Formats: sequence, structure tokens, C-alpha cells
Amino acid sequence: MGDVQTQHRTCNICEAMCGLIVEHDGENVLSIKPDVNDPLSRGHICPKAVALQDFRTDPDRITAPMLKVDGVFQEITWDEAYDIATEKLRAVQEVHGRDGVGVYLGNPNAHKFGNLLNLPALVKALGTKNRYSSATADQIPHHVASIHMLGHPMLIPVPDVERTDFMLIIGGNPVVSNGSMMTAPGFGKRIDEIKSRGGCVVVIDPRRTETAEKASDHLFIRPETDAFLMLALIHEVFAAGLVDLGALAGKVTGLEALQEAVTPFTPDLAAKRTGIPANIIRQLARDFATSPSAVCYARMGASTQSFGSLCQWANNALNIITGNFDHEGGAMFTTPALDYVGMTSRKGQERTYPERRSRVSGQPLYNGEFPVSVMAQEMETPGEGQIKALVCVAGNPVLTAPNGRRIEQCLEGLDFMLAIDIHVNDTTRHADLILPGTVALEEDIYDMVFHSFAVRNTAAYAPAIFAPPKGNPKEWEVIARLTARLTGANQIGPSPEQFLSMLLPQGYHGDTVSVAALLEAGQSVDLGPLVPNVTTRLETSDAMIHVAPDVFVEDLPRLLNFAPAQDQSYPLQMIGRRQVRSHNSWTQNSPRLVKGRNRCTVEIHPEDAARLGVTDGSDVQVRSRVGDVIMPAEVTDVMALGVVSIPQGWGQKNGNIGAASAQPTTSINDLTDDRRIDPISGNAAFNGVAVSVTPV
Ligand SMILES: Nc1nc2c(c(=O)[nH]1)N[C@H]1C(S)=C(S)[C@@H](COP(=O)(O)OP(=O)(O)OC[C@H]3O[C@@H](n4cnc5c(=O)[nH]c(N)nc54)[C@H](O)[C@@H]3O)O[C@H]1N2
Ligand SMILES: Nc1nc2c(c(=O)[nH]1)N[C@H]1C(S)=C(S)[C@@H](COP(=O)(O)OP(=O)(O)OC[C@H]3O[C@@H](n4cnc5c(=O)[nH]c(N)nc54)[C@H](O)[C@@H]3O)O[C@H]1N2
Ligand code: SF4
Ligand SMILES: [Mo]
Repeated sequence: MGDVQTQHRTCNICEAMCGLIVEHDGENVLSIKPDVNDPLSRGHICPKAVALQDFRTDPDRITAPMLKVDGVFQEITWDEAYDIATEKLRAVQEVHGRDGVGVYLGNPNAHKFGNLLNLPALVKALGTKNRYSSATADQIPHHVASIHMLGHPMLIPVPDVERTDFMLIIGGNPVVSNGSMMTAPGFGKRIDEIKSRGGCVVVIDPRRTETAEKASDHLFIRPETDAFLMLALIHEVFAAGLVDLGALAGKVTGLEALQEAVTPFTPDLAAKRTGIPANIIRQLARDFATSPSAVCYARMGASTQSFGSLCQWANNALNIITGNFDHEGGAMFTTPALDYVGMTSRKGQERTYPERRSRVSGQPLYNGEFPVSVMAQEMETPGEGQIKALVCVAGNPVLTAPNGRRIEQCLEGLDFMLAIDIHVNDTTRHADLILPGTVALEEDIYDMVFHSFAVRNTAAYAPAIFAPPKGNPKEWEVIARLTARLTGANQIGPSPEQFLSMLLPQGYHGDTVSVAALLEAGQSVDLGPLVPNVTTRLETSDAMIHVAPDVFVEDLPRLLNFAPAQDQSYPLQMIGRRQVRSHNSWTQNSPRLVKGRNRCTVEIHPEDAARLGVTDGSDVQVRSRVGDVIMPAEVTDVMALGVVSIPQGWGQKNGNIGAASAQPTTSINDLTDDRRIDPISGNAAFNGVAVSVTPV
């Protein structure tokens, strides 16, 4: 045991980047506390931050390369592991071509800058078009809206929560999730601040969420009908003569086309589809448009549904036509120290979208990745381009992708699967070889992605606190060494810190922010509130904002034809939910996070429950077209009538994770349907799945 030391670092579990103070003695964590001086999180943390220490010491963690021999994992050396991985992957590619190897990259990669900097080279070395990630289970509609309206997928507007007078939250639960495509730690306090300066927060959600409870107002909405609401708000803003582009006047094209496109989407039609009365929709439009500042923020519930792209387009369009785009208190654009948009600039490059279509069912490819909902059919369907081997880095699609068990069956049929992960779980247990990853406290941290989505510009860098177990390399180095074997290179490239040193000088704060300066500061540095800037950054061919791109307008007939399915065998609609003490599918080994009652319940409205004979706490069977599960019911009027909610991330059945959870749980993705996607973006439509619930 050494001297007690403290380190300031940001938490990298979710997008919130909370500032932490970690006290340790070189061997063990002594405490993890919130950093009240962090300019972004201002003292907020959640219970998952304290659990960061558990992920390191988890006895079930993989700490050596593991090769499956006769169905049983055995430890092998790193040299053997790199050799086997290279040989097997190349062997598959020799027989089946480069596309014979598929790649799936999971969510934790977005939070690990060493991975982000090294994975592109690995993917390039494999040379496969069969690329997938959790992004198509999450956020592609946001990127698609930005591509067509602003010309760059990563130019994503972020609500200026610190200054807004009116926030309309559609399908997000930031009090629990701490924000997504909106890094906003401590969102409950931020709602209080908006209200105490005389502002207002309205939540639109089929569930009266933790965010709705804190907000000024909550309106229940039928799942998947949000586009009707947002287009009706736009309709009403035009009708009331309240269009005002503000500083963007002369920078926006397509206003007339927008007005024409929304003509059929009256508040009356929206009322029929959404269940929100027309007079309330009209009033909401006027309040929004006449507020000194306002911002509409549509997230998961509005993007992972059948009309996800229309929702993200309408969301931007509403902010634009009310003068709330690139404007204080509206939807703004970050100027982070590491300029991710600039690094990936497409200025002057002619591009067509979608970039490609999938082999079997012709689904769209954006940002170089196919929808994860087609991964199973691309493994199942013979022919040139069939996936015969998989490289899965920090991903758990069996539990996180729609119809995950179909993917699970396909994994068994592969010639070879390589995983880089920390656990044997429902996905990685199908691997032939698993290379151990390293966890947060063993890695340097600089958040490459989420500063781009933060409600305030800040920057923070901290080195690793502990060495990885058993002298293992850090995860970025594992990826780099594997890449070097594949390419035959005899050395690996720069370390993440060296990369960062090269990239920061090119960013928006290059004269003050460097690795050395951040180390010297020893904690998160404040780079100020968001500033208007988008007109200099547009990458559309005419450098204008396109408020009515054809791709969205052409999808409107599909929306007009939408009527919720009337299948009496599946009379209810299922949506997902997030919970404070779990993060996606991988935190269920931390006893402090899983303790207490079984939280993997299906929430159902009391009237639905009474009609179906379901009682609170009793087991029910939930069934959809693709599968069925048995789980406890929670009868609660937080749910809209006709809608049930199941949390995502549970259902660990096989492998060494989930044991700390006292009760067996179920995976929502045993029920979600991989046939349901938003056709413009290819994003999975997790919400609005038709299900039945019956007592058992
Ligand atoms: N029905 C439904 N499904 C959903 C969602 C939903 O709301 N509803 N949400 C979707 C969303 S938004 C997302 S982002 C996806 C997430 O989908 P995934 O990215 O596939 O799943 P995660 O649960 O994040 O799993 C991460 C994997 O990484 C491993 N891991 C954790 N930390 C590390 C590490 O440091 N290094 C390495 N190498 N491995 C690590 C874990 O063991 C686990 O296997 O799920 C999606 N699925
Ligand atoms: N504690 C915790 N925090 C997390 C995560 C976690 O697993 N746990 N995951 C992280 C990740 S990967 C992401 S992407 C973010 C996501 O962060 P959020 O976007 O805030 O996602 P959710 O909390 O799933 O909230 C989605 C909301 O949409 C509602 N909803 C469902 N269907 C519809 C619909 O059709 N219309 C409308 N209007 N609403 C609907 C749901 O009831 C729910 O309240 O959270 C991140 N933060
Ligand atoms: S809210 Fe997210 S970033 Fe903040 S402490 Fe919790 S898990 Fe970490
Ligand atoms: Mo996500």
C-alpha cells in the first residue's frame, strides 16, 4: 500500500462526463466523490461512478486471452492470441473474400478515446464492408438529419440548457440518462434552474418519467406518433405567422417547401394520432414560438422508432423556423477543444446518401455502417459477401440488438469469432477467442466524442491510475498490435496521448488547451458557454441550411398512412426504459448497482392490468412476433393506457455476468423485432413493438 493520492478525472460510463475525485493508494480505490468544482457537472454524480472501482476488481472479469478448446475457454499467451486471431481471420477472408469478416463495435468504444483512435486502422486492415455498431440501435436519425440539413453527420445541435427559457423534451429521459446527444450531467437541477428563472420544461412521453415528474408539464403521447406532433407544431407556427429565422435569415433554403410539406399535418390530425388535444398542440406551438428562447430536443424515444428520421428533421426544422437554431437558449453547436467535425470534414466532397445498400435486404448504410438489424440476415444468407467470421469489440448485440436471439443463433454458425471484452456474456461466450479489455481506471481519459455534444465547452485529460492486471497491455494497444499483425507492420503507431497532443492544437482552443496544459490544470477546464457559429461550418453544397430536404418530404406519405397496428393478438405497444443504476447490458456484476428488488419489470397501466387480470408483482408472459418472456408486472399509472415499458440491458442468461442480480431477468430484445426499422436511416425501431401481456 502506498501513500494516499487523489486524482480528478471524468467518468466515462455514460455521456455525461461527470467530474470525479478519486482517492486511492496506488493499489485500491479509497473513495470516488463528485468534483463540485467541475464546470460541467458541478458536483453531480450517479451511483455508477462509485461502481467504477467494481469493474476493475470484478472477480468475473477476463484478465487473460482465452481460446475456446473443445467448448471450454483456456488461457493462452498474448503472442499465441494475436497469431491465432490473424491466421483465422485471414483464412476466412481467403475463402470468402474480405467481406467474409464482419465487425461490430459496441457503445463503450465511444467512451474510450484509445479505442476510437485505433479502431479505424483495424477496420481498414480487415478491409470489410460488413461493418455494424450500436449507433444504428441508437442515433443514426440525428446524423441523417445533419447530413441532409447541414452537410456533415457530426454537426449535431445541442440544446443550450443553461440559457433556454422553454425546453420541449420529446422521447428523452435525461433525469435518468443524464442526456444523450446532449451531455448534461445533473439534469434534475438544470430543470429546477430553468423553472426558477421563469422558464418552462414540457415533456412528451408515453410514460410519466422521472424527467416528466420534475418538469412544468407532461403530455402522454401514443408511441411513434411524435412526427405528427412536431409537424403540426411547424404547421401552426406557419399558420400563426410566427416564422422568424432571426440571425439565420438568408442562410436557410426550402422554407416554402417546408410550409407546403406540413400542410396536411394539422393539429387536428396530430390530435387524432397522438392523443394530445388539438387546442393544446396549438397553444404549445405559440408558446414555443413566442418564448424569448426555446429549444425542442427529441431523443431515443423519437429516434429509435419507425419515423426516427422524420422526427429529427422536424425537430431541427421547428428550432430553425422559430429563430432558435444556433442562437442562445436554442439548439447550438459546440466548439470543443478536439474538433471532431473539422477532423472529419467533408467540405468539397461530392457524396451520395445512403452511401450504400445492404446485400440481402437493401437497407441503407450511413457513416460506413449497416443497420445492426440486418446483421443476422447477412450472417444467415449464403452467397458472396456473407459474414462467416465476426470481430466484436465492446459489444453485446445478443442483448442489445433487435431480435438479439436471432443474432445469437447466427454466432454459433460462424467459422470464427473474436471478441475484445471484459466478460464472458451472452454474446462473447460464442467467441472462439476473447482478448481482455482494460477498464476506465486503467486508461488515460479524454472524451473525444461527448464534448461535441455538451451543453457547455469544457476539456479534461487524466492519465490511468492503475496498471492493467497481469501485466496486460492497455486496450488501445491490443487493438493496435492486432492491426499490426494483420498488416504485417513491425511496430504500432502513436499512443492515445501522443495522438491527442497532435490533435488539440488543431481544435477550437488550440492556443490554450494542450495535453500539458490539461495535466497542469489537474482538473476539468471551463471553455465557456456555447457560441453561435454554424453559418461558418455548413458543409452543404451551397453552404446553406436545408430546411426541407427531399429525402424527408418524400417519406411523408408513409407517415400519413400510419395507423397503429390493430392486431388483436398483440394489443399493447411496448417501449423501453433506462434506469439510474444500470448502464446498457454490462454493469450487472456490481453488487452495489444490482442490490435490492428486481427492477426488470414490465410496467403496465392499472386499467390495462385490470382488464387482463394482471396483478402488481405477479409474473406475466409478454409476447411479440419474435419471442416471449416471463417477468414480473408492475402496475402503475406512470404508463399511458395501452403502452407497457420494459427496461433495456437485462436478461443475462449465459456467461459469468449477472450473477450478482438476485433474480433472473429478461432481455427486452428477445421481443423487439428486427423487421422494424426507420427506412430512411436503417435505425432499429425499438419503440412501439406490438405485444401481448397475459398472466401466468
Ligand atoms: N430495446 C432496446 N435496445 C437497445 C436500446 C434501447 O433503448 N432499447 N438502447 C440501444 C443503445 S442506445 C445502445 S448504445 C446499445 C448498446 O449496445 P452494445 O454496445 O452492444 O451493448 P453494451 O451493453 O453497451 O455492451 C457493451 C459490451 O462491452 C463490454 N465492455 C464494457 N466495458 C468495456 C471495456 O472497457 N472494454 C471492452 N473491450 N469491453 C467492454 C461489455 O462486457 C459488453 O459486452 O443498446 C441498444 N439497445
Ligand atoms: N442510467 C443510464 N443512463 C444511460 C444509459 C443507461 O443504460 N443507463 N444509456 C446511455 C445511452 S447508450 C443512451 S443512447 C442514452 C439515451 O438517453 P435517453 O434518450 O434519455 O433515453 P431513455 O432514457 O431510454 O429515454 C427514452 C424515453 O423515450 C420514451 N419513449 C419511448 N417511445 C416513445 C415514443 O414513441 N415517443 C416518445 N415521445 N417517447 C417515447 C421512453 O418512455 C423514455 O422515457 O442514455 C445513456 N445514459
Ligand atoms: S451520470 Fe454518467 S458520467 Fe455521471 S457519474 Fe453517472 S455514469 Fe458517470
Ligand atoms: Mo446509446
